[in-house]
Amino acid sequence: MTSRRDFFRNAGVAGVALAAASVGRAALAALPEPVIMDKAATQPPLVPPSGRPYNPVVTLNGWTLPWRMANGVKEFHLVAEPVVREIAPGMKAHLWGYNGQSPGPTIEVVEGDRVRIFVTNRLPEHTTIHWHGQRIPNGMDGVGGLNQPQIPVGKTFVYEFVARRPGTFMYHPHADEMTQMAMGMMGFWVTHPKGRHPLIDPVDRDFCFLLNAFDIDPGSYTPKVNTMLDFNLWMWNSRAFPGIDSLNVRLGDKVRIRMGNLTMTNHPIHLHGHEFLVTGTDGGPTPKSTRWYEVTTDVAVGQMRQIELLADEEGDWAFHCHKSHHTMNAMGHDVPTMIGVDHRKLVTQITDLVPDYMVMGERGMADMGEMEMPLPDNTLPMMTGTGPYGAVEMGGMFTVFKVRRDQKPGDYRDPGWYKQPAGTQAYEWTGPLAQPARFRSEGGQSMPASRQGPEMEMKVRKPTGHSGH
Ligand SMILES: [Cu+2]
Repeated sequence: MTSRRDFFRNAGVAGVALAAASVGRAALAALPEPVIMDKAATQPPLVPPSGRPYNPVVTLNGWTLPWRMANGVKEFHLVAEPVVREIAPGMKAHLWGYNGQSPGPTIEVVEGDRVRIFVTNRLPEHTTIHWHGQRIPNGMDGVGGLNQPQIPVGKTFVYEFVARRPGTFMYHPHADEMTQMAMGMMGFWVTHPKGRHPLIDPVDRDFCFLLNAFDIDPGSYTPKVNTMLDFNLWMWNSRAFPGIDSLNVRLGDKVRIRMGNLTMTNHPIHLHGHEFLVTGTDGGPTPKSTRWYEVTTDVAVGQMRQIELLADEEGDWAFHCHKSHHTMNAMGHDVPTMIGVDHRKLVTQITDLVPDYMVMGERGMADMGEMEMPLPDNTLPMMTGTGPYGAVEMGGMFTVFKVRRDQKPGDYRDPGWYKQPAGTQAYEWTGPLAQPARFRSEGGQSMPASRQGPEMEMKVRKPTGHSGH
């Protein structure tokens, strides 16, 4: 039997290392020692050891930064530094982040807390931190050149303010922003309400993650930092499917999921099997009269959204961005649409000259999910992941929301695949097939063209099974 506290003690702290050895002890004598995370796995919630109590969040493939209490002030230490982040098994990226990972650790405080954050710059260039969305003194807002001088290489600056309003926030540099955010510098911030809040309901599980994107050429390790819109890796917390951990909950749990978007485009985030309410935005909790049920919510650039739902349907439910190219990993090249093109004869001729020649996508692109194609080192397949019934054919911003009857309260571990009760799964029809009834339109277009184009002859190839290659 492992309690949540024991689980944290055993699993959580194991991944945390004090990085005192790499920093001059004397120089940091007055600072909290920076805590460094060496794992990309989701860490158990950090139950607050001091200060006002709250129900902690779980950061997908992330962790919460421990703090030190100093005369009633919560003191944190962030270290901006180059990091190596595992994007998914089989691919690592050379990023910039905080305290060993990208994104940096989640910071959790309580409304009314006085917070002091030491920021040490171990990057090769200057930086700052902007506390996105918060009410703070102007000099703490972190826009380099506007609110403060940049933090030079090797120096430590101190930010101090009161977390005035509860909600979901982010942090990121406001210094050489395009480069530093393209390299992965960002983090999540949650300010819990002090006591009972009329618009913030208690929940059983509270998850958070950032939407982020990189442009990393297949076979390489470092993001291209001058990319404006054409990113090729779509991430949740610098992880791509199948590297994104599942969200594991107990049947009947009230669940909150917080998301912040630090990519350069919007993401319609879609949950299967349940309806949810948007209970919070950038500005804090939404008035109850403005909430309606949906299954997809768009998170625009620079926005935060929190959704809430009752997990009352058992199963493994897909949870993903609904832009279908955001649930794919990098393509090494442009691929023309080949659906319906019969190039069997052509292939026979070409393979006489090029033995390994292969045609992609004649029957759609699903074959890519199972294809064993040679990839450059350190490259994720475009569509991948294996579920209990075969290839999932996904990448990027995709994971699974797992609802289980026997998941223990406070246990966030992966319960494995859902076993569907007999008779509740789609199945193959083996009876006779009737001729389809074709609908014949009486009317046609409301404004038909006066001239008709020439009749074209099209041949439709219908798939007849997996043979024929
Ligand atoms: Cu998206």
